[in-house]
Amino acid sequence: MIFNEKMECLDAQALKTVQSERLVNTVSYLHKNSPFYQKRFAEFGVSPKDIKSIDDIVKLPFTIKDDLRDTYPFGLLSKPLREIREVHVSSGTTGNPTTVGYSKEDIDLWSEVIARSLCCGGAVPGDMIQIAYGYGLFTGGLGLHYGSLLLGLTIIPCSSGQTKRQLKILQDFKPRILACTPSYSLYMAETAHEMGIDTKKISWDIGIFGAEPWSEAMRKEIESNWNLQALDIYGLSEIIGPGVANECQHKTGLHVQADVFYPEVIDPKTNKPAAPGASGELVLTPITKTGMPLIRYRTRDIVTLTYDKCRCGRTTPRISKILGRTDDMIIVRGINVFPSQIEEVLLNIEGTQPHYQIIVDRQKGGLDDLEVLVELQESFFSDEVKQLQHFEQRIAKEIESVLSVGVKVRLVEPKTIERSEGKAKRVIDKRTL
Ligand code: DLL
Repeated sequence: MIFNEKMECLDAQALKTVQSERLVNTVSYLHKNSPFYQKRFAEFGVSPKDIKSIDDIVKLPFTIKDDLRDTYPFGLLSKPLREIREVHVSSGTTGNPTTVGYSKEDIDLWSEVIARSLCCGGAVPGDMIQIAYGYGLFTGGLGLHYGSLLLGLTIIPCSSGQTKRQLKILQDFKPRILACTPSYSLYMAETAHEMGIDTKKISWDIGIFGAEPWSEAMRKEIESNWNLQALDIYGLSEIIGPGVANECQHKTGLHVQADVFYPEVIDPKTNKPAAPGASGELVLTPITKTGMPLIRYRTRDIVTLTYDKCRCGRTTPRISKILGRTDDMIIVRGINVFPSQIEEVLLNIEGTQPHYQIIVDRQKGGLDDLEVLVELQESFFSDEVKQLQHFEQRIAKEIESVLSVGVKVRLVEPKTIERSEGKAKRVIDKRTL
């Protein structure tokens, strides 16, 4: 089933016409309603009359994550706050987090693109879905929720965590669809094995997995553990949350909802369009939003993009799985972590040195571990184990309060962390994703 055949199966010319019309409208809407873009367009010397078709998008300036941080919390809204129906917050690098705001129409759009994504993955009205993405400020839980409502699924809003309870619900309610991060599905498998559950004989047929990078090898592991089709869903809060792109059952790339989110791939060094089919940074422009539409948002995610037709019948362009990032952001248990956030905490604690290393590893069960090695100043080093442990706990607590993810801190002696003459290697990622 294709949720919106009209928009998901447009021929190339018709898609371009829809995109052109919508971009023209968005640019003039922002010019009228967004003080941020009024200024940005003026500085860049571009005005709505310069934008006549989707090809003119390259004349527009980029928007970056710092723009959201600098205007925190509501400076990028294009509607008065009282017309914003929902806000979500995601972690930033240092200092301010980033806030996104949705108008009523944006929530409807979000429901639509998630309904399309779920159908793309094989869901049909009447199916039961277990949503084990976090509900709350993270966009995963509520995004999947809205789309499931629109499609007519029966929702079990589990949120993440309470794994044994999730598994009991799975056995008793027999949902057909699971939605969570890929790593959490593996953690659930390990817990299920410990509980003596035969994971091959459960009711899930389809898994809608995303919010963090995962490889084909991990797909195989999940599919063989759970005996389901593991499909990839991509998105980011700044654009809408989950629902920007999703795999169909052919697993040949993620279908981008290109009539509402216009994708470009650029060379992040030159900022020029990448050669067709070459990998580069994904840049997205929502062309129907009203609450907080962004122009040419630099996702920092590296992908390839193809316009080849897919066997499922959809004509939408497809991105590859996310191949990497252009910055140093890592994703731990679905939470975005920037090394600079940890650095800032350390710089504020007397006795620590700005020499640190972050080690990320994946437990056998699928959960990520985050360990931070911190160098102590000579004068703070103590022979008393208790004192050092106390210090470690204090640092861990402060980092946790910034990152909202559990962390283990290990103090190391001065000058033990490898020094670098170039870019310091702050992150050692041991996960085989
Ligand atoms: O992670 C939205 C989401 C929720 C997507 C649930 C899918 C499912 P943010 O917290 O703003 O939003 O993080 C966005 O996460 O720029 C990517 O780097 C990464 N990411 C999201 N989906 C995938 C994926 C949500 N399928 C950032 N594969 C993005 C790889 C992903 N990375």
